[in-house]
Amino acid sequence: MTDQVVIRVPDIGDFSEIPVIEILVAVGDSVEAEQSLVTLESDKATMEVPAPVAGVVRELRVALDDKVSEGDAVAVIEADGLVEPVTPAAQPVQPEPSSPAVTKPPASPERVVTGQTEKKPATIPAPSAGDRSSPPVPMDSKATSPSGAPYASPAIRRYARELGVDLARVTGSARGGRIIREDVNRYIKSVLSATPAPAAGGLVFDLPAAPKVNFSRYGDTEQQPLSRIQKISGSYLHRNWVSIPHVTQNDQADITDMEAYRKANSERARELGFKLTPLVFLIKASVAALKKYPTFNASLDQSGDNLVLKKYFHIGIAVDTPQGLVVPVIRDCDQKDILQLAGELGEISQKARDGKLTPTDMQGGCFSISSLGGIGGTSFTPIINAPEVAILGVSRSKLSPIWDGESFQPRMMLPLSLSYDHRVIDGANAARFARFLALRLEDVQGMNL
Ligand code: CAO
Repeated sequence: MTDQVVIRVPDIGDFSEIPVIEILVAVGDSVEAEQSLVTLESDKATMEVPAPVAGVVRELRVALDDKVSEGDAVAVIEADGLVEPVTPAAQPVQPEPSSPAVTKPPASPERVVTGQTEKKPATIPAPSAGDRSSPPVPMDSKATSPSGAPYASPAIRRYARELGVDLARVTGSARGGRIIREDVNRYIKSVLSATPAPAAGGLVFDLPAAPKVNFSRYGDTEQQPLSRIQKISGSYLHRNWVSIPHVTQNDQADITDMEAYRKANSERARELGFKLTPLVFLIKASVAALKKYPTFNASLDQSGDNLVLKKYFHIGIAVDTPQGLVVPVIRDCDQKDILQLAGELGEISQKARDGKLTPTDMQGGCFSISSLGGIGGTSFTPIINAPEVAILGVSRSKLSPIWDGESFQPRMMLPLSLSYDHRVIDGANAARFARFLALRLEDVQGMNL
């Protein structure tokens, strides 16, 4: 003879007409005693109704979104053995802090012996050492969990635990961000199909997911999608930031003489249809520094064991466009004078702002310059544009009192921030490179403009 046990919604306090938000088993499933069968969710809290006995699910008497109250039948289980009168372990969960905890003892199951139906009187035993019912298993309520724990039912927690999934990394798709079984499955699939981060040296970063925050809880918000360029460049910037050990060397150049020269030649440039800004002098000085320190004009090969030294001098220029950051390349800068460079810089930055750059325009760079001098600032950390090994950041020049050994002189000082790949370049060489660059900018007559 087999016992069939009708599982009913236990006493759940003041709640009624609570929606069934999750059905955790199917007809024919074997279940363990205390395995959760369905999840109910009121406005305030979530709870699971577990099986009081081990057996096979013969009937499900509720469907998703059905509304149930205390005493409603949820399922029928054919028990593995004869059933002792036990208390089903309803598993109430933490309610919102303002609401009273729902931890009343649950109702008993109704026992049906095949061929005849026998109603057991309701038994609500007080918890004791021999009580087979489980103590309430708290689940994170929709209220903010003080522990910051992910919002998931005990069954999902158990499921995740069995599979070794850290629920903090799983995004919940159910109401209120609750994590359901499909979310765990989707997460596992994404991990299995993900290609490891292409970090140099075979490093794969295993970082916790960023916290998921519902910002509208704190005030008005609106959603603005990232531009296509932001998405593409964002992933490259991220890769470069995490896979290259960056160090930034800061220095400054006295560009008083250079500025005098630039201003004297600005009119000529304007007549030719472009602007003569400090940036072209920086391109010139960078080429000289790359010639003097060839490891800066290099890339690591795929194995990471060799440097590829380049004999050409193509300089990438970071351009701020309404669609996002792009880095077009000016080729053969060693073969161009300052006016040619100014003309090309004007053309290529206009092309970038018009969104007309081709992939070729952005390929083949040896070293990049990111100039924020037209905007302001005193220094920053530019991110290396891999496979390059260094990048020069330029901030706004400032008239400063510089001690000449006898008195302070008003000098125009230009801040330089050189980020370099520390796997390839030592700090001492970076300091030498930055100093050389500064001295080049200070010697405008020797710049071969
Ligand atoms: N110090 C003081 N003034 C400077 C300067 C500096 N370092 N650099 C430029 N200026 C001046 C210029 O001389 C120009 O002055 P005038 O209008 O009086 O002629 C003004 O600032 C504006 O210059 P510009 O920005 O138009 O020209 P540029 O050649 O310096 O730069 C470009 C061109 C395309 C690089 C720049 O417009 C740009 O997009 N910069 C942003 C780059 C960026 O976003 N980098 C960050 C990337 S990493 O996050």
